[in-house]
Amino acid sequence: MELATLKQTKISAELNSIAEKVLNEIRITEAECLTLYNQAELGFLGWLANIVRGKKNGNKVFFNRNFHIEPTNLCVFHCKFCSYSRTLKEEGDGWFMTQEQMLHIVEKYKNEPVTEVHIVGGVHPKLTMEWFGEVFEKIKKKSPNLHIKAFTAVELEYMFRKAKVSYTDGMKYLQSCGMDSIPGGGAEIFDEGIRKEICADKADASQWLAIHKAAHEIGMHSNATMLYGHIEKFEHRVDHMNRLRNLQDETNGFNTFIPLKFRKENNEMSHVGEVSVIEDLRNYAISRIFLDNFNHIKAYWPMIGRQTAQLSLAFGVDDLDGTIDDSTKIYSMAGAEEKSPSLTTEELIQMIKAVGRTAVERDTLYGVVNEWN
Ligand code: V47
Ligand code: SF4
Repeated sequence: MELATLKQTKISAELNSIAEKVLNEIRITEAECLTLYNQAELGFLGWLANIVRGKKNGNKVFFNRNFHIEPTNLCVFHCKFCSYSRTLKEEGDGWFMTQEQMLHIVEKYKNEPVTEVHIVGGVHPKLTMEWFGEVFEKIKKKSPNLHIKAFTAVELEYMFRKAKVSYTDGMKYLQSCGMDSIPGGGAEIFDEGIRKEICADKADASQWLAIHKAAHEIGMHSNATMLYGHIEKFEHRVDHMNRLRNLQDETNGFNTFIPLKFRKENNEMSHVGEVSVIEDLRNYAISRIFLDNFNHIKAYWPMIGRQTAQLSLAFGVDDLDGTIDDSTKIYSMAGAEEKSPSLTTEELIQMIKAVGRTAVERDTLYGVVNEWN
């Protein structure tokens, strides 16, 4: 047998045995996940991830109706990939909202059928735990049924440190003020070496994980992200997802995993470039295959664009986030596909139906609000 044929046989034997495990619902190892990244081509990954997705979520594709509040883009940290933040000394396009301004946004949506507000922004020393506690109480007074999903673990770590409270006490306090869950940001890539290169000064991996654990332990749910396609290697992605899979085994508190593609405009890492759409789809598929204890994989459409988001539905994704209504700036400033990210519910439903799936409007915790076959 020729060497090339031999090699091919070996590769397909490895991939075959991974596929067999996945089809029999046996967890794959970190080494097998790395094999998928290194060797598996798009068609194979799509086929396998689609089976896993179908078993977990049937024909359903989820979305929710939400709006964003970004209280400030002034930030004490200096992540090199961030196009959005400004230092505390910078003015110009920096902003800082008052409580009244935040409540004004909530007021605007009071009679709209939205179920969630997503609050996230820069880390500003004036925005303390108590200040936000007050805002949450006021939001709940206005809109008692609005789910408040707020703060990355990075913002929380800073607030709790300043307030000198433990993660558990801090989470309990914010929960008592009306906060309902935590979004997935700030995770980036957990590997300590890569973190040192791209976001050296903010909460590290163990702090990020400990905050999510503390939240899960008091009954709150959260999401998890992974910023990929920059200087990390495949093994760092595997390590990142493995740490999440381990915590999920302990707490079962994560709702969904959201891979975030690094976008290169207007930041200190522009020279790194961006990965291809094929790599995006491979990454969605591999995360779907590896994270067997996560029910949902979300494609954040403002970041990758509507068409790639639609394609991702054939590569393991079952959630397209929300209608958003042009209220976030994080991505448009980083060169995302969607400059004014807004989709009507009708458009989102059409996008889902066009690929033969059932559109399901969900609340934050995946309770079904409405369904379109
Ligand atoms: O942590 C910043 C990322 C995150 C860039 O939980 C960038 O439902 C790509 O986590 N290129 C914050 N990404 C946003 C976030 C999020 C978004 C949507 C839904 C949810 C959810 C969470 O944005 C940051 C960072 O990883 N980010 N700059 C950039 N240039
Ligand atoms: Fe600040 Fe978040 Fe930007 Fe980092 S990613 S600089 S923590 S706003």
